[in-house]
Amino acid sequence: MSRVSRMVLPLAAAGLLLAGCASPGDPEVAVVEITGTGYSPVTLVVAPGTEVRWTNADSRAHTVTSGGALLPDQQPVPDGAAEFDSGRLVEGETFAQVFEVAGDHYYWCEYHGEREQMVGTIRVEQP
Ligand SMILES: [Cu+2]
Repeated sequence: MSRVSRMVLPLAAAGLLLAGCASPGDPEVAVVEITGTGYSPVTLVVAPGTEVRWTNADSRAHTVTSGGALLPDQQPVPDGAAEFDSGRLVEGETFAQVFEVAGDHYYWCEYHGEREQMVGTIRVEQP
């Protein structure tokens, strides 16, 4: 083993350890609460790369589902962005999604979207 590689390997190992810990490189986290009257806030504005976490604080089950028939004239997510679906979230459960693509990401609750207008928007834009 050469003198150079002996120096580089410990540095690489240290880098791997740091990657597993909290650091300034970790994504920003923003929170949406799911309540009995809908998503709070209804529209959340975040920077690209932000992780959004929805938590169901209601006794009823809900979903966080992009697109949907409530928005026939709107593009559910911007070009190049992934659609998302939490599935059934019971009280206390959390769903997380990282948003990278700028634009409006519309979503709704599959159980209460149509009847109760339970809809929300994640707006991704540069700060
Ligand atoms: Cu719901």
